[in-house]
Amino acid sequence: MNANAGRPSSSHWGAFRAQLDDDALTVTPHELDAHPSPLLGNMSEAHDHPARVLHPMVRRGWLEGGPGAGSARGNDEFVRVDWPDLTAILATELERVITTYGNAAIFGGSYGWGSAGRFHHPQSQVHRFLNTIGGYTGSVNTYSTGASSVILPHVLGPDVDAVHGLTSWSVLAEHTTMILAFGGLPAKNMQVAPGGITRHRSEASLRRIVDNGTTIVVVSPMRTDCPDGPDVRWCPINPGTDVAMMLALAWVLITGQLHDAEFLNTRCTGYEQLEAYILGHTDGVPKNPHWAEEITGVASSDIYALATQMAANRTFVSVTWSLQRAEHGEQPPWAAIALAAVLGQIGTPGGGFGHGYGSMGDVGVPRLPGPLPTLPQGDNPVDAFIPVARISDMLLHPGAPFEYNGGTYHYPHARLVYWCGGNPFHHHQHISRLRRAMATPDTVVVHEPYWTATAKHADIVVPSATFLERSDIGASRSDPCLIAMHQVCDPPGDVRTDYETFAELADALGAGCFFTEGNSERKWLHQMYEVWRSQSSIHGADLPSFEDFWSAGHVELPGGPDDHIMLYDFVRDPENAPLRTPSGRIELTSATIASFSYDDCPGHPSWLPPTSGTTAAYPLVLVTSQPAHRLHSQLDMGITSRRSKIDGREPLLMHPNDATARGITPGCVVLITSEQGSCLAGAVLTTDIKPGCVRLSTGAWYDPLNPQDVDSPCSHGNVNTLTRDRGTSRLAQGCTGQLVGVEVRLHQGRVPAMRAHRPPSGARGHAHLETPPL
Ligand SMILES: Nc1nc2c(c(=O)[nH]1)N[C@H]1C(S)=C(S)[C@@H](COP(=O)(O)OP(=O)(O)OC[C@H]3O[C@@H](n4cnc5c(=O)[nH]c(N)nc54)[C@H](O)[C@@H]3O)O[C@H]1N2
Ligand SMILES: Nc1nc2c(c(=O)[nH]1)N[C@H]1C(S)=C(S)[C@@H](COP(=O)(O)OP(=O)(O)OC[C@H]3O[C@@H](n4cnc5c(=O)[nH]c(N)nc54)[C@H](O)[C@@H]3O)O[C@H]1N2
Ligand SMILES: [Mo]
Repeated sequence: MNANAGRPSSSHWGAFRAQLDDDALTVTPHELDAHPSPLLGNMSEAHDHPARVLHPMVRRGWLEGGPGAGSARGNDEFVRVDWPDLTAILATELERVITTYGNAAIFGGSYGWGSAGRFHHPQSQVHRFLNTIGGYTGSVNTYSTGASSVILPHVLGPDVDAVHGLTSWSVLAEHTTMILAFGGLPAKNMQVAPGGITRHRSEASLRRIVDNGTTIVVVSPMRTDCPDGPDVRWCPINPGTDVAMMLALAWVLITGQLHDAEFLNTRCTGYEQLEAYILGHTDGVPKNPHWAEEITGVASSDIYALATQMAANRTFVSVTWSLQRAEHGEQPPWAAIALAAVLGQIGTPGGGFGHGYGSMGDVGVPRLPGPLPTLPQGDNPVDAFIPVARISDMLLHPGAPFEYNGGTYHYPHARLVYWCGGNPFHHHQHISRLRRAMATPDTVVVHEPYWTATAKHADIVVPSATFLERSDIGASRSDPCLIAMHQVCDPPGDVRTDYETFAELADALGAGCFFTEGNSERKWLHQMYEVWRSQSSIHGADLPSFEDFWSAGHVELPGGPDDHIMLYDFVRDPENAPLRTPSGRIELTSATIASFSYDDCPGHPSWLPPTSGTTAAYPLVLVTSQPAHRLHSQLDMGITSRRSKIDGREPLLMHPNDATARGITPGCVVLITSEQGSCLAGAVLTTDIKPGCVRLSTGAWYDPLNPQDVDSPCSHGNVNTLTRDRGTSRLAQGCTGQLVGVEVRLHQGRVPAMRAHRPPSGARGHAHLETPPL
């Protein structure tokens, strides 16, 4: 196929062209992308996989017994129904729930990464639909940055988007001489960005920095969290202890008179309290390198040397998002800002603090100056909400109070859970607890292209078209290119787009005209584009008409300036460009947070030991991480993802010392256990991991050995069978899935067959039910 053959389209892992010939899908990188992601390789096989949901399906127990709580979810057969019946069933059930309990009884948060495309964006579709019928209980924040997105507005003000790295890669490449990289700068994660990337550039920017002699200190349990280079050094650290190291670095700077008193006194507030804490005046514990060595496993001599080196360099303190996806996850980004403030380099070219570098492809990349084409979602009149990762708590404890960011709220009683474009059996912690929680509502509705574990645990499964089977506009906040996503093929079986499903359902509920506004897909695309085009002209862009854009296949947009330095204006002129914090300055101590009196998130950055960790029974720290070979759970049955597996299981990285002590050899199947549950995995031995730590990526589809048993081990390696379901703190209540104490043993006996990618009983998949060999 030549470079420009196939229809243009886009995904979260990049723009591409695709073509269907004799049922074979060929995907080629978009001609504009010089560094395409290998994740494109998952698409051909997944497209036509037996795991596709081909027809509307209803769980037999629900169909025959009606709505109601029960443990049969995930353990029942499905019955195929036709579309008119499905629409009638859904309409009747939504009406029943709304009339009996009110709209707050519909949980429609529907968190997840769905697919790229501005019109068919599944969350926008489901939220718009639910809003036209009176609203829903929603969720706030993300699994990605649950802690940071709540703490950082207190520290830097609500309009500094420090979560998404505000200093440009190009500034780092030119000016930074040292990067202290907590969590490293893993290139694997920069393949993706929400909405897509036309030209992958972040990895090349990182390569430039690695090659130009910048000293990079990779503070991480994994050596591979940064590409190799002459000045890249690995500083192995005990996971979850970074704050202790940051405080000790600050202690060395302060006691060595290497701190910037002027910066601390004129750009920050609350330094005195923080200093008293670091020096040990408030609690009698000086946070010195000796103290930190015990906690972090980093030699005190290294901490002294690093602090001195930081003061002698233009130093960037970088923190990946992973650090805040753990208990007390509010502390690492706050402590890193405090460390950068002590150094006094915030606002200088290449110095200061950065968050999310190596976490996402669009971090450190200029934002587009204007808006994106957007499907209006309408207004949600329901006030009830949950912090996104409190889903099981809500379902298990309706009416119970919870604290969040200074307020006390109550969990609503959700009778109907509606998911469209997300996979809670991928993203949520402690799956056996989630299964118990998902047994409580009257009805669970899931729109899905695939038989994920979430679909298998639903009552009503609505078959969704993929992004190859519909037309859309591909755009994202940092990508200076709009892609005309041309439909590549028709949906298989009885599959429809989420929009078509909601349009018919809204019609049945008497709200059709509000949902569709009388528009077809094509009319929506035209309208969204033209509204956006007129808004963009305000920003000086001269853009083609919709028809010209559509036939050209893409349009280039003016990008934002590529020389951004976080807090530059504020640091230069704090009087005239104050931050929107209570003090107008960087809040090293926050009177607001202190006033909440949270022992798990006090008024200044603090070392708070985790309430759970390793124990004699679970002596290894399991680090979960984003999978290099897929996006979350998506297209796990694709060839790139399957090739990464060991005997069909998710690979578990282990240090040879830990493996030998347990009789584990490379390639064998192991059983991982934690206080919460267990799963199988395939052992990979490497000295790139700190002894005492093991690593398993997220995203292997949950595959219970015995579906009837809620506590059954997963035969495939779903990391969330092991993790604990607890909020970061009362402040943010964010996801803490990153770390958990585990034990690993050789799996005894026969290795069970894998069923993760097979449809459930009763679902008519394709004729070929076996996954083809690698
Ligand atoms: N232990 C642990 N857990 C974690 C994390 C961790 O580090 N450790 N990371 C967390 C993070 S950061 C995130 S963002 C989450 C990710 O969690 P999710 O975003 O929920 O995971 P995905 O696998 O991307 O799920 C998206 C689902 O949408 C479906 N889909 C795709 N297109 C469409 C469509 O057009 N319509 C419909 N209806 N569905 C569609 C896909 O098939 C897929 O099942 O996981 C979180 N969970
Ligand atoms: N290929 C691919 N890329 C992705 C995704 C994907 O699914 N696949 N998901 C995307 C999404 S939604 C998100 S939110 C981002 C998430 O981005 P992150 O949360 O930053 O990603 P992770 O891979 O979980 O973690 C990055 C590294 O942090 C290290 N680490 C973990 N815990 C600790 C700790 O306590 N201390 C230190 N010092 N290091 C630690 C791990 O070794 C890990 O490799 O990734 C995005 N990028
Ligand atoms: Mo995420």
